[in-house]
Amino acid sequence: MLLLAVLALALAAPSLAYSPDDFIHSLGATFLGFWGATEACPVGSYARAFELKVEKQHWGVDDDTSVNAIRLYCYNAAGEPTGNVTSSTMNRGSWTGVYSCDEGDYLYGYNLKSQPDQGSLTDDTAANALRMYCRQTSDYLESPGNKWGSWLEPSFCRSGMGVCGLMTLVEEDQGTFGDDTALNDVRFLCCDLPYNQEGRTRMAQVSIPAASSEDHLQ
Ligand SMILES: [Ca+2]
Ligand SMILES: [Ca+2]
Repeated sequence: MLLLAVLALALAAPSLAYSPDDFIHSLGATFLGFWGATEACPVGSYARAFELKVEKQHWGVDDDTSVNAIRLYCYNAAGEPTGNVTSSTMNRGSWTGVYSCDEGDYLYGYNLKSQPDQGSLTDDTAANALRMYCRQTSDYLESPGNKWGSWLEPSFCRSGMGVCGLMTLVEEDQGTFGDDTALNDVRFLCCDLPYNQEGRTRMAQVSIPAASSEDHLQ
């Protein structure tokens, strides 16, 4: 048991490295469920693309949940894919297609479509759709999801930063007769991008002196 506890602490430790200031978050979404663990792209890679898992609208009396998961696709500075991250998810619906910035560009902001609390007698769905913004074009990509709710205010990473991970607020399964909502809210993690604020000159080209001075120290 002790070994398991130590192992759990060791696994939990990396998430302690993040501060609340590292995340962007728009206020106003519903807040059912629990925040999942932060999942980040591998060091030196950033999110260029995203995809939603959405349960399509049921026709009739079935319980709708709409967005069940958000997946970020990570790329390194060489443009190579380095995996994907989701934080917490629910299992209803299906993945609905990838929305991607241009090669060499990264996501840096988001806007969530959220249905307010409908009360105990009406079916709730919480998050319904997501827009994410590309750094170099400043334009957004919209994964349309379902129709309910309205767009919250967008939030953006600071200058020179891009989205590199996320944590999601997901309501657990409410059982056969419960009103499920699945994904309610999201916070995106921002990391310094490997190029300057204009997004054109790679920092790697100007940081060579720093790297070689480190070599001297070793
Ligand atoms: Ca309800
Ligand atoms: Ca529902």
